[in-house]
Parts: sequence; structure tokens; C-alpha cells
Amino acid sequence: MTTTSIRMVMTPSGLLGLNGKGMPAIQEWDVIGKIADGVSVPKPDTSDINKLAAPTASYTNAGDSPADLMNGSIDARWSCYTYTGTELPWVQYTYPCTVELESTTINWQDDGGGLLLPSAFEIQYWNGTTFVPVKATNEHKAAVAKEDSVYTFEKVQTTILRIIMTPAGTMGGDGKKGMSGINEWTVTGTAVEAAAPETTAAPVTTAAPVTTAAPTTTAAPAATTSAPAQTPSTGSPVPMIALCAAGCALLAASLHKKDSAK
Ligand SMILES: [Ca+2]
Repeated sequence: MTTTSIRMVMTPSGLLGLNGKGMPAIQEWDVIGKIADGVSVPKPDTSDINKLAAPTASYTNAGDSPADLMNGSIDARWSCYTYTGTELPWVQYTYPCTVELESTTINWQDDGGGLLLPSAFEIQYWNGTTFVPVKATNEHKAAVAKEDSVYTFEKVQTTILRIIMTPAGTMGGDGKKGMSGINEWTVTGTAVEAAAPETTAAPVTTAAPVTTAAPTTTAAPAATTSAPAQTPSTGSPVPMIALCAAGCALLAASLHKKDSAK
């Protein structure tokens, strides 16, 4: 079949209209298929890479959201308040094509109790194999709360940027003292025009509504770029299928966050 939308409707094993017990949950959902022949894929706007980034986090407090890392307001945020694990928490931006980055701006949260400035943090990028720290060209220190701190580094080309934090509070407890929070996080850089490898119509898997911009292009050779295998730090996989052709002519990125309480 050809379609522009696919939906799964579930009948929970629990009773509806009661206390929500027995509701369904999905860990991952992939779809096998390809872009229909002759279809023009909308070209995403790559003029602002912050609009391209898909935010995820290793853990997120129930009242916060990775999406609020970039919602334009410091009144909504991501935080790992209530995190009881011992692996260092992280947030990351995943891009549907290669981007060249040179600085990032972080607005740290500190409420004097549950959330404090992290005692340390590291900005890392995905080099195609693993996450490595950027080479800082100014001081990378979380010293100011609720104001923008700009961190510069030697240019990198990557598809994922990550901030990994060492919370000020003791880890492995109830996660209600000294955890880390970020009010807003933006990145400075540009999308890199990627050459489109010769290929036939590419298999596509998507798991969520695809973000698209206004259609402007004719069909371009498609190439798939699978997301890198997940990283060492925590076991939260980041499924993502990104299509980059003729400089991001195709975009079908999907991510799902795994913010489940641990
Ligand atoms: Ca925000």
C-alpha cells in the first residue's frame, strides 16, 4: 500500500475509564517500506540547525521534557530530577544530516535544592564510532545559573551533539537533591551539504510522524543513514533513521525518548 500516515490502534488489556491499569506501552516501532516511486520529498529548512535537532535524554523528570531544551523559554526545561541511577545523565541533539558546529549556549537551572549547577559537564560529539569531547576554545564550566553561557570549541562535523553531566548531588539516591537541569540549549553551526550517493530508492523505516517543511524539490536520489549504535553511557537506544541526500533533501527522522522512571 502507499500512504502518508500509519496508525496503530490498541485495545488495552486493562479496563478503559478506570484507573489506567493495564494500559499498553511500546518500546520501539519500526516500519519497513520505501518512498513511493515518483514522489517528491519535501526539503527541510536547514537554515537554522536548531530546528533540525531532535532532542533526547538519558532520563527526564516526569514534569520536564527534552523538547523544552529548545522551546524558546527558560520557564520550561529538561531536568534529571528524581533520577536514581548512577550512570551520568546526558541530553543530546541528533541531526538528520551532518552539521558543522562551533559553539553551543546553555542556560543552566539551579533552584538551590533539587536542581543545582552540575559539578562538571562535557560537551561531546559523535565521530561516527563513539562520542568524544569537543576541544574547548573557552572555559567550559557551569558557573552561572539562569543565564546563557556560551561554550566555544574547535569546529566539528557530526550528526549528534551531547552534553553529559556530573550532577552536584549524590547519585544513586532518591534523585531529589542536586540533580542537573537545563532551561534552554541552542547550538551554533550550519548544515553540511552532503553528496548524495548513487542509490536506488532507499528502504525507509519510520516510527513517528515525519517532520517536513514546504515541498520544494523534485525527487532526489535517496540515501539512508542509519543512526549510530548507542553509546556507552546508558542503555537508552535512540532509534533514528535519517535520510540525507543532496544536502538533506530527504528527512525522515524519528526518535523516541525513553524517559521512563528508573
Ligand atoms: Ca526551555
